[in-house]
Amino acid sequence: MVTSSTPAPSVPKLSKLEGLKERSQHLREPVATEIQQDTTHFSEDAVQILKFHGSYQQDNRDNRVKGQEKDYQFMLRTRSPGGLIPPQLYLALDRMADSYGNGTLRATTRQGFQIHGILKRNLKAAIAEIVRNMGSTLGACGDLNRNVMAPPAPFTNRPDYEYARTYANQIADLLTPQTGAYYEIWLDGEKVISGEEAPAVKAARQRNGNGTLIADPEEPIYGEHYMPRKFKVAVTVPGDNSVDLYSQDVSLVVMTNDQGKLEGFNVFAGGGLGRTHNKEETFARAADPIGYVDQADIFDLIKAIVATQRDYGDRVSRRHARMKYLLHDWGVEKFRKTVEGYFGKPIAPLRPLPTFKYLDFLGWHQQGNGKLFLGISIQNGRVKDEGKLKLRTALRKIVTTYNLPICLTPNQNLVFYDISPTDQAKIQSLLDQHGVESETELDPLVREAMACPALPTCGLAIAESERVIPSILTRLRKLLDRLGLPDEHFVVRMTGCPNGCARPYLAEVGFVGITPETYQLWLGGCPNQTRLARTYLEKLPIQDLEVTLEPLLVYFKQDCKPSESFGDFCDRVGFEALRDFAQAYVPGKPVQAGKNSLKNRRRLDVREDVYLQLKERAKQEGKSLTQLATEAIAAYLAD
Ligand code: SRM
Ligand code: SF4
Repeated sequence: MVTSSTPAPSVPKLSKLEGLKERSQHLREPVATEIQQDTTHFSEDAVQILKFHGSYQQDNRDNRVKGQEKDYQFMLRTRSPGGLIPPQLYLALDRMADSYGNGTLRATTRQGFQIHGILKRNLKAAIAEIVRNMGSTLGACGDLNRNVMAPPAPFTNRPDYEYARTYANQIADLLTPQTGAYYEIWLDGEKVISGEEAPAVKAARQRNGNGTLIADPEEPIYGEHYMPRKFKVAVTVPGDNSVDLYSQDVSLVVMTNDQGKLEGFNVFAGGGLGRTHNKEETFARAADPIGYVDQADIFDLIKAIVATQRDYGDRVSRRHARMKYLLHDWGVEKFRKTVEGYFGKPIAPLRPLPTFKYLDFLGWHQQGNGKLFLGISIQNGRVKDEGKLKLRTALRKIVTTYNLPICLTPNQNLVFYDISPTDQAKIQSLLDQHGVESETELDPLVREAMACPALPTCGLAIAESERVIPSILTRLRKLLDRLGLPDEHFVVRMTGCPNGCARPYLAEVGFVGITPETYQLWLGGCPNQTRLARTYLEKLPIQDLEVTLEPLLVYFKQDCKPSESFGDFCDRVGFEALRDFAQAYVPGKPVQAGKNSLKNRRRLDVREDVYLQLKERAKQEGKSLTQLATEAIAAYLAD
């Protein structure tokens, strides 16, 4: 019985952003008002809404001076489903990099382009120019469906690849915000249509089955609160993991019959990588298989998943708001049942799939219709001219001369397609003249690596990433050469903070910034990114790179199985064995791994409470028990 003295049950307070979204009049305010003001930057509230329009307020952190206003600038990100960039848009972006930006373009890990360094007074003109050149930035950031990914291979003789591209595009359309805010603010109300929406998408958006729509005429799928957090979708084909399918909120795998006709999709859900250091309740998570749905039902299934996350996702704590936490908290069964409630029918079991491979599509390939496509590596996605490498000039000349469309890859590279074979030699010679290395000239370590932008533009960066990874890869190559492993390579990914933008938690060797010049070391991912890595070391001061990795690579050289990769090796032998080996390792002296290495060790009994303390501390410091105990005893004896 509730009496007057019973305290009212406390209703959790929604996060501040939920209120901002609600008051924004479908993403209009305070951006619409503040863009008119002659200021260098937006208010904190406007900054949050601006993200939905595809822009982040940043400052050049290299230029921070105590007591002075920040060097405010804006980053713009394109919405480019499947990474498609028409030639006209590329040339516009390239021009804008000079007229408004910092002279570079950046290909992202989700197949978009970013321009950094735009001043507030140029933001409106910059967005309008993108839209007038067949692009968009709407929904590239913010709490809604982000850029939809698809394999960047423009095959015309592989129906599965064509379906993946088509559905990536259509799902992007289905989940595009419907608010008029974007065109009102940036184009003074002029609605520029860059492509016709498929009738099936329009119909699916209007179909209100089982509560998938909200009573909101302006945003029937999202409502005025949009999603609790960002939402990421990829579409791929069996065997092709170029999209990192385990890192997505939703991944679809196109399933065709023997004649290549689309039958339906295998569905995975609940992946996501962002975490926060020292907050164990946040973690990277690999997507789970959910089941199979027929082609005719795919838009309804997507709407059902969106509705599940929209209605049940955490709107109180943004740290716990990604859909991966629903899957973690509920388990797959409850998640599937809830989705089926909105979907209106059961989801069938997953269909068998072949093993996934990581494919980067670099180099020259037959497209399938007599034309060619060419994948070009862009180190860390930064398109610029520097030293002998004139990548930006080369790309501009190719697009200007041959009018080629581009497909950005999920690995910060690009693919030119629809190339006439008669132009192949001329294009190759142009690239050679501008110092652009072909995929066979590239060190595979460089070819497979990714790093996020981090400093100086990213406001969340704790450590360097893009600016230091070239030196890290050079050091790793030297180390491998010195250890007699000149042909060895593995997937290295680096980020300046734990948010995971370059997907380091799926790499074989992941560096995650924890303090300036210090990184968590993640090991044990695999070359095809189908398994999460784990933290091997909490803090690796980057000057200790060689001393830390040398023993592990020596162990690998000594005990790996034929054609086993370094990541698979680390996962197979386990971290305890890696740590034991590293501890016993003396450069130049052979170490016997496994049982033998314990021969020279002595047993020691400790009290239970001391043991538990040791265990806890070893976990915190990412060390083995033996290593920590040895260090502690040695320190005591040295005293
Ligand atoms: Fe990211 C935030 C850059 C892909 C997880 N990300 C940011 C911001 C906007 C920093 C901020 O919030 O102020 C970064 C801007 C840096 C700059 O100066 O440009 C940023 N993220 C990037 C890009 C450019 C990295 C890159 O090397 O290409 C990628 C843009 C992709 C795009 O075109 O849309 C990028 N971000 C990712 C990915 C990978 C992916 O999507 O495949 C992830 C991990 C996957 C995931 O979402 O789980 C990722 N970014 C985050 C997070 C953590 C999200 C979370 O669930 O905790 C943040 C921070 C946040 O959202 O609070 C973040
Ligand atoms: Fe910034 Fe962190 Fe993303 Fe790197 S991983 S771009 S440092 S948010």
